[in-house]
Amino acid sequence: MQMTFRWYGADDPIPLEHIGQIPGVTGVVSALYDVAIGEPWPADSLERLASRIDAAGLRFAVVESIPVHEDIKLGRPTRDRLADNYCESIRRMGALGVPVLCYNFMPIFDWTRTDLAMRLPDGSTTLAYDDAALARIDLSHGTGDLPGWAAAYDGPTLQRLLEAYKSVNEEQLWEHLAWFLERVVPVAETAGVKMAIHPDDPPWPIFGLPRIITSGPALERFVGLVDSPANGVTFCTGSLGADPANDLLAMIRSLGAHQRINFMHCRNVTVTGPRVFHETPHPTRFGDVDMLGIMRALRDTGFDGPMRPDHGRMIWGERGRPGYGLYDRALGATYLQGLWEGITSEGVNA
Ligand code: DNO
Repeated sequence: MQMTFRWYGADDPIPLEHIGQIPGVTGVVSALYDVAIGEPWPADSLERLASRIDAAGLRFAVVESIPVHEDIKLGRPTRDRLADNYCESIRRMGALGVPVLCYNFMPIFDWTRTDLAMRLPDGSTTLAYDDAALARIDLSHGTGDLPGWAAAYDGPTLQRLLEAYKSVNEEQLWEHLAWFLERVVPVAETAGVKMAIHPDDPPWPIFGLPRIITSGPALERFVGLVDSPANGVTFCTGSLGADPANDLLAMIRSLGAHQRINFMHCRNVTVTGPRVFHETPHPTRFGDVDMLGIMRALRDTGFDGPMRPDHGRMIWGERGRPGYGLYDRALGATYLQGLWEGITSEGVNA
């Protein structure tokens, strides 16, 4: 297991040097944030990013993410060119020795919350989701009212996209995903890159859009679409853990048995009602995710890939990018390593 930490590049208020000071963190998870979706990533920008990370004594361990253009998810004719571009970006990251690529296949919206600063009893703030609150969000003027999505889409663009998805049901989305994987996975394999799809967060349809990477059976179906170690998953405990029907340990044991977990996102959540949850500190006893059990399942299946603490709360007066402050994620990183050290130490047979 390699402990990593997400860094948003030059605009991240957290300097790389601070990441390097978190005990045991050796890898950085990052991306290019100024390339238009669908364009190939320029080799020189990628090289600059990698050398900045190297200069801080860290390793560029994971690209998270190269976004998949909506036209690919919609199965539009432009997808051929877009998939070629995607392959080119994969080749370039492979050439630089970055071994893992995290991406997702969620229509229009990536991870979604309805409150980015829910106050917990200890005064910290956390990210929260409530399906009823989501239903009250008005998208007719674009993403302005959706927490964290301020200027992402204006009204007409968003309405056009939502309209286009009306003719894409879950099965069609699966077909479009299979089409994409058949093109990119062989390229990833040759480039020495392991792909790792991120589950849908939250793991159910939102705004009437199909979401398919939501459960154990879905992940099993996913890895069967293209049978290659380069076609794996980012196992995100917080995303999948938001649905109490998901048996996370069974899912890890099954995917891990076939070496299909290529990246771990570790985060805890508390589910307080049907499709209502909020994020909590990482340790097991604060939420519904059995983090110790997760580590044991990973150890038992021989997991040796990158792991990162996912979202943290805002604590100690920190202000920053929601979910991506320094302090609580750093505590998560050391906690996770503590668990790992405990269960992998000689003589401990947990
Ligand atoms: C949220 C992240 C996701 C993830 C993408 C991968 O905090 O885990 O935004 O990066 O879904 O494409």
